[in-house]
Amino acid sequence: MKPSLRHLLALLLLPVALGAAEPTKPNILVILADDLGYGDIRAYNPTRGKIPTPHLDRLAAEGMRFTDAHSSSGVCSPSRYALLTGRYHWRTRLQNGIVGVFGEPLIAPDRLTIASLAKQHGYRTAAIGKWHLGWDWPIAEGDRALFRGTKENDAAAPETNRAAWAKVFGQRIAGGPTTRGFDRYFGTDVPNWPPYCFIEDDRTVGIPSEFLPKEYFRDHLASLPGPALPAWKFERILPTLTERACAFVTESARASQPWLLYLPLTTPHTPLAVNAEWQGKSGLNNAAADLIMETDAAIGKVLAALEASGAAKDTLIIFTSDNGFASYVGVKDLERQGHFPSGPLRDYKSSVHEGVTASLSSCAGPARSPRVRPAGSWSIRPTSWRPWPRSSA
Ligand SMILES: [Ca+2]
Repeated sequence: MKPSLRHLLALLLLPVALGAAEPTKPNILVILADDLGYGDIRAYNPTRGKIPTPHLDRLAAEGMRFTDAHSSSGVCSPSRYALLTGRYHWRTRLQNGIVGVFGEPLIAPDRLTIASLAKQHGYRTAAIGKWHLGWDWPIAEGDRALFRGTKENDAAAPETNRAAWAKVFGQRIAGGPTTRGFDRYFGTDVPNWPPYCFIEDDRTVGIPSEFLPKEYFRDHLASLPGPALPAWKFERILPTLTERACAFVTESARASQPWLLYLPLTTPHTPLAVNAEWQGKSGLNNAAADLIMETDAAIGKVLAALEASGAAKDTLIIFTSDNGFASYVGVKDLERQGHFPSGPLRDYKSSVHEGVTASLSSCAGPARSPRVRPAGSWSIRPTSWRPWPRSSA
């Protein structure tokens, strides 16, 4: 069995448990991209990659690259479950696929997570980004149909729907990140599904009161109809998560506790909503490629905030992806232009092959730790999130 991320954190925290001096408690920043392929970062795919990713390239150059690190699954929920708990994801009620829309929590209430483990060692913890591990949405069984809708509806939502939404979104939502070890949470549950709004800790930010307009059901934006905040903009998600992450890093530097930030970014998963500054920048005529560049820049901002806070030297940064690139957002066209999102590996998201689970992982800092290998070094296989046969088919 290869060690999981949770095992890695347990080893990091061991000196603390043994009463070692304070500097052995590193801050921990876990950045998880969504549907980013192994070959989407230039540092991992120098010959078959066409998308500039300078900030992640720098992280790879200054830290350690894990070139044979595997996520546990080819899709979101199980992969995230394994990362956060260190357990095989099918040892849950979920036996295939992902947590459904308005689905129940996948992580059992008493299950140890990287966040609750860190809290046992005095860390302040936060999750900022995409959860997709379920909540106890207080939706009455008979009201479930009111939380669906059609992709063709631009009319105002009927009062019956609005009343049901106001009732559910007006109360605390149990079973989310703040009940699984995180002191704080901010993000979207699943950005291409309802509810189309942010969630802060255990409350939606505002009350969704309209169906998502039909204009969003095109070009790999929304997937499912349902309640949305009026004037909800997908383009704001990544910048807002970035701002929140920067703020957490900055304010944490003023606190006495070490911290763990789990930052599951929503990109380059759908919605492929690229801000104007990045539209067309990849030169590949592909929104996902542009969004990868925007994601790289967002990570650059978080790393800059970390540097500015003075905590970078005391922070272990782990960057990885939950699964491979989504072929349905134009992979054949990218390949024709010489960009191969899985690099040298086979296949894409939701398959069982290596291009799906061979998740790029970069690890950097803290600079003072004697356990850290020299900058730019690499390793071929210490960080699988769970045991995984390298070639399953
Ligand atoms: Ca994913």
